[in-house]
Amino acid sequence: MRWIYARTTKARIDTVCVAMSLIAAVMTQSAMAATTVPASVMDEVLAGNAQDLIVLFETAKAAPAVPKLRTATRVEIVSHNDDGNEHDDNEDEDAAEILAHKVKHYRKIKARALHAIGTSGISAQQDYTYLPMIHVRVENLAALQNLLSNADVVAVYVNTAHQHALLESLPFIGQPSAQSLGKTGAGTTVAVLDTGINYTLAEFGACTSPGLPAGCRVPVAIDFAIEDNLLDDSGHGTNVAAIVAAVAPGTRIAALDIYTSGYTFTADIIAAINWSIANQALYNIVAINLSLGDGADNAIECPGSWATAPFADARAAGILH
Ligand SMILES: [Ca+2]
Ligand SMILES: [Ca+2]
Repeated sequence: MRWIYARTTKARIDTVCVAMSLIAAVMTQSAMAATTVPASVMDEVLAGNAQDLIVLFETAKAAPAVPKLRTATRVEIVSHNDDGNEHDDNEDEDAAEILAHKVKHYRKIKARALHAIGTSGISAQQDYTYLPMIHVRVENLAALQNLLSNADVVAVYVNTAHQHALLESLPFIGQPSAQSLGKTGAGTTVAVLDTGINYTLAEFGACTSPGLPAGCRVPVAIDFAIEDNLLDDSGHGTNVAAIVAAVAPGTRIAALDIYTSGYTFTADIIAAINWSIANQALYNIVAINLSLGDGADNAIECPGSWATAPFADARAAGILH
């Protein structure tokens, strides 16, 4: 366990009993505010129960040249808002080469970290190629400690279950005034991360399959959770998508099914966000809808959330504008 102490304290400390030092290293590291996980995760791993975790890697190290590239490739498109002020339509939007650059560097950092962490007691479940994140399964304490003490790892999140949440009403989002100004969403796509969509309904263009016939407003439907062979197993996603369709009568909707029996897991939410970034240009995805929550009420942005990095990269790709 010497290397764990050396990395966290920058000092050489001789080790004693391996079993004791393993526990001590975990406690020491936690006390030093290095990467941590909830005690419940530690308890489960100690009890021999494998844990699914989401790993966030150091973003600055992952894409050090992105700010410079962004400046070099920015194409200014300036329009005017209704108040006459200029609006930079491309503000913070990543060009294709910046995305490719990010993907390459994320891959490099992940490969370095995973090589250092090793394969004993830990296995990759999903790689979110457009995000500095992966989904892993950890089977023992040594593997967990390797993960937490890796210099490239900045956060580890529990793959928690999320439940449906009710939508806010239209006035909160400026409808119908937006539509009356001609803002219908024509030419765009909204990714609805939910239980799927019954796209055979008239509201979506009575599709026989995604994108068919002409007039179908759902060009793509994918299951990110376990394939249930159903368009929508609860109706919630169809309800949400119908609201999107009504609010933005010109937009198309990507049906991203992230639910399994009333729950969606962090890993599947991130997978769908990653897909949205990867396919942003193909469908001109301008927004992601997530009508879900973990039961907690938060008045401000949650610090240390698993959602921070995916949302930041989605925004940078032109989504959530
Ligand atoms: Ca489905
Ligand atoms: Ca499903």
